[in-house]
Amino acid sequence: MKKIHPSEITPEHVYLSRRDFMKGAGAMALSSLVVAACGSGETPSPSTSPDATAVPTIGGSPQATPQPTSLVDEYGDPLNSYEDITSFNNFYEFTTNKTAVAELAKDFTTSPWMVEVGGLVNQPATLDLDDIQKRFPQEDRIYRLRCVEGWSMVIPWVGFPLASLLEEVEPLSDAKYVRFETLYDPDQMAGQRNSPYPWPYVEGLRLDEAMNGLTILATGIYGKGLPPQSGAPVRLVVPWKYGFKSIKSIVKIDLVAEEPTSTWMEISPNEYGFYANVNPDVDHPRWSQATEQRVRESGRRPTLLFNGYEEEVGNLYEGLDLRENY
Ligand SMILES: Nc1nc2c(c(=O)[nH]1)N[C@H]1C(S)=C(S)[C@@H](COP(=O)(O)O)O[C@H]1N2
Ligand SMILES: [Mo]
Repeated sequence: MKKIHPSEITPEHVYLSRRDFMKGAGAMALSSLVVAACGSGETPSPSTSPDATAVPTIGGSPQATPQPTSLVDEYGDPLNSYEDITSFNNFYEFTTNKTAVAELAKDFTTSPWMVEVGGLVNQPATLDLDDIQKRFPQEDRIYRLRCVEGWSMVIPWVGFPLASLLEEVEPLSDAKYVRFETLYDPDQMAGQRNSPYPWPYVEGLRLDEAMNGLTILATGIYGKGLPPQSGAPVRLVVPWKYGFKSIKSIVKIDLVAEEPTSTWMEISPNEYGFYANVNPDVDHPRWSQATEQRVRESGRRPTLLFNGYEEEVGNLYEGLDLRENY
């Protein structure tokens, strides 16, 4: 199939009117079942856990004929339903059980919400969600999300380029990386009380990765605000990297000089590196990354270099050994 450039995937081409869009979403919720493959092992992976591996299918909806839909990504693959996207989640602050996140997170307070943007910048800013939505025009972006664990979805995000926000705070010349932090609130997030992981969740990008046009801060899915389990009210989405880079419920964004240590680097540095670029040729120490299970699809499909975004981001890594810099 001929690949259409992502820039050609505009709301005009792809989106029905918002009303029809949501009807389409409902129809797709009845599409065929998928089995989510999960590895298991000593060290937990960002999306794998013993209880999650015990859940082979998502939801319990009856198998029905998939509805024909014009909602596809640039490879022609259908979007996952709103139901799937919001009922099969990784958000370890609540639980490591993917199908239990939505229920455990349902009362998570996401308003008011402040995001502090600072570090090596000329114009530090503290923004609430209203500021963010008013100052940065919200766009629709259909992206693949590929979890390091071997499953993937196609998700229609609402959001805006992270670059627009970074330009406003004016990074200083010694700012080389961006560091992100999730809310720390063990009263609200049981996983922060009960689990051994180092909290708060931290992620990072090189500044040029952060400025790339594909990198967005997402505020919604399917034209609606993010529900808590999806990382409300604002989360990062970096579609060419494994899903764990796309940090949820962000409260802090800092421009820094040194490569930040992410939560998963801290937990298991040999398995989770700073770059975490999707790459079928670089296996996880405990499983192959050559193929993936698209949620609601039977069988596995080949994993694409940079998750199919090589044209847009390949130049960022010229001269970098992708095997060493995993
Ligand atoms: N704060 C935080 N962000 C997180 C995670 C997490 O546990 N906590 N999980 C990551 C992982 S492993 C994946 S695959 C994606 C999943 O996003 P989704 O649940 O919206 O599909 O979120 C990422 N962001
Ligand atoms: Mo993940």
